[in-house]
Amino acid sequence: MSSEIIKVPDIGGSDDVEIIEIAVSVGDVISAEDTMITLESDKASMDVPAPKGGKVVKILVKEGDTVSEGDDILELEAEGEGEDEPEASSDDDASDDAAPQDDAESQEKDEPEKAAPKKKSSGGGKRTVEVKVPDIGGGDGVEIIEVAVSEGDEISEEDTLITLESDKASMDVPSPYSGKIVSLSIKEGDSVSEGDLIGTMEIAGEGDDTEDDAPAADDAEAPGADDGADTDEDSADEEGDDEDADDSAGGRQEIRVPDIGGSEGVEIIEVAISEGDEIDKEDTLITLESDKASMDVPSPVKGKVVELAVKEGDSVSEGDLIGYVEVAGQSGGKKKAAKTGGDASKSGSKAPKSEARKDGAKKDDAKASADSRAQRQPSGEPSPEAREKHGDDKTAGAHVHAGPAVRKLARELGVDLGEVKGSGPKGRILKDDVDGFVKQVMKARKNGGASAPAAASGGAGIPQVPAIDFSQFGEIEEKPMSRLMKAGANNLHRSWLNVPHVTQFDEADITELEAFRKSMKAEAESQGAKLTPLPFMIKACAYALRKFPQFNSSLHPDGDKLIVKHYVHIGVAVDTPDGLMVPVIRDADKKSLIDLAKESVELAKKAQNKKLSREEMSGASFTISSLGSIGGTAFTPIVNTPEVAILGVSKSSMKPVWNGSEFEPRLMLPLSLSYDHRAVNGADAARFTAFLAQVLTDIRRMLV
Ligand code: CAO
Repeated sequence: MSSEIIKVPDIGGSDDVEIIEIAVSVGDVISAEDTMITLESDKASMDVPAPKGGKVVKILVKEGDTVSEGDDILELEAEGEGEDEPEASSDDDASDDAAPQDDAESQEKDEPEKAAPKKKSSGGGKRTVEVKVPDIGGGDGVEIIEVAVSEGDEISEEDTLITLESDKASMDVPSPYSGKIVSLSIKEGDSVSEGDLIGTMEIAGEGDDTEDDAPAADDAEAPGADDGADTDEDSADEEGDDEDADDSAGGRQEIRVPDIGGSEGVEIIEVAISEGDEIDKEDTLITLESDKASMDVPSPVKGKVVELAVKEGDSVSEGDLIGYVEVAGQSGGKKKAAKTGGDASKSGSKAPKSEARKDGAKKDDAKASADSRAQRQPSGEPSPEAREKHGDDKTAGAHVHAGPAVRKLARELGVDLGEVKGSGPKGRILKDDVDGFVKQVMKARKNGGASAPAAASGGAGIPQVPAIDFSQFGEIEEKPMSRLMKAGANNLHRSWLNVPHVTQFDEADITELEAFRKSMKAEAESQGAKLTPLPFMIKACAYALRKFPQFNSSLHPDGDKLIVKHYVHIGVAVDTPDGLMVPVIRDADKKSLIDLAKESVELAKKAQNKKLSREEMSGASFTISSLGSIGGTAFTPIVNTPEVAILGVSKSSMKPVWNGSEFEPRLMLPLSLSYDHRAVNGADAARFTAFLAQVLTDIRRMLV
């Protein structure tokens, strides 16, 4: 055994790609194809597999580092070189390090369809090279949703040439060269497979190296090419086994989580199948989402789901049982655990990688991991698609078209692409659209702030009220809203949007109350209080709130409990020239009528004179809004969230009321109780309002 430094292989010519995960530790014994590190650029993410097995002696990088082709990754004490991975080592041995791309000969032989060129020694002339579709994870006939270049364009290596999109993922195909686009052989809407000609490029400085260059042009290889090991017998055998599992083995087959790029404990965000479902090969079984990516796990077989071993929210790792599928196979006898990733490669639905792997890896393993990597690739934001596919309301009806770079940006900004309108061809979402969306949300949020609340605009999918130039209809004048009005409008708007409002109407016969009030008016005045109907309302409400504590509560932010307050602090809406204010009468249930009358007048005055302290305006558990002195027969007040109810009081009026034998003139007071229907149901609201009316009809009830 000898130790050697394992280096970053050809990663499609990308430089300074970030290591987002280190999958091995010192002392680990790893096999060829085990993921060592995961890289992520704005175009793709990729696992870098070990070119051979052995023991990790030293790790030479850390998470967050950026690496380029040829950089050291780790020191590996190789186990039995040339025994375990003959196909890998035969080529690799020729070079000192493990970066297999250094072996031009083997590439030429094994990887005729490369998309990412080797680095060439610079020559003086120019040459025209063909650029072909790289390894796209085995996908066939994947649609080109965007052609990002035109003939004559001067582009740099890694610039996006085309963007492909399947039903499971999307990928940008980067240019393997810097140079000029001479011709394009594809157009938007075409379907392409690995090796298809994208076009030709004139590239500089390599014209003197015809022998090497020819393959390099063809070489244009991409990411994740797993073809270097095609000749490996073991691989062929194993792949054969997979085929058996998929196609000819009948009976009950285990379905297990495929290679998911070495990630452990990845959450299942959706189970797309149920027991009894008939599924086709490649149908999505589950959708996984980690903090790095999300992926649909397709079925490797066609058959009937007979047992499910997972549920939404479970965390799974490679090899975990998903369930069992009854497969109507030819042989009926062979039962093999079907690794979902095996077939995924044939689906054409994978997101290809943009890294080049010329490592001559075992085909089956490479394929499996390539598949899973391919699925991981879409920058963690394919879930809108997945969700849309499975009926998520956010994106229902709108297929999301966006490239990986856009998806990555969206993920970083926390943008649900399902909410973004694409301005690109065929509604494709561009970076500018994501930027614009964020700006719009921020603007709406700002407008929703205290500074400009009344802007009845946008955000959260609420259609905007069109801005109209009213001067076209006549003379106008703009009057700035006071800070108070804006703050009040903001609160009302927030409550209106958040609270499912219902208003319960009732009438209280206050004939006796009014007689009593009038009889007490002078006495109250002598004590410095103005006895209007309002203090009676406050007193009666405080009493009713003690009887119905549900109305003296707030909904817990988690939405699954009520916070019931053991204090009764009643807010009173006061109309002021600057806007609405709601001073709070604390412990209203413990105060006399006269005290309530005094305090409400005092607070109303303070409100009008802008003298209310913050404390005097906070802590209400219920609010009364009285328009009784103005008029109206009823109204629908807006709940002063986070309270759950508000009582609106309108103007009392004499009405003929049937007493059982005749109509009697009675003074009736209209009550309008608006409530948060999440916290209060209709029957309780009716009981509360009826009780309140009873108490106001006969205030002696409060003594009982
Ligand atoms: N029916 C008939 N008359 C009524 C009445 C009612 N429901 N409520 C009050 N009145 C009478 C009073 O008795 C008083 O008459 P008298 O002087 O003859 O006794 C007169 O109307 C004026 O009352 P008031 O306005 O001085 O006192 P109040 O206690 O009724 O109200 C206050 C105080 C601060 C609530 C009130 O001034 C106010 O600002 N109301 C507006 C609240 C508001 O804007 N709500 C809407 C918010 S949005 O939901």
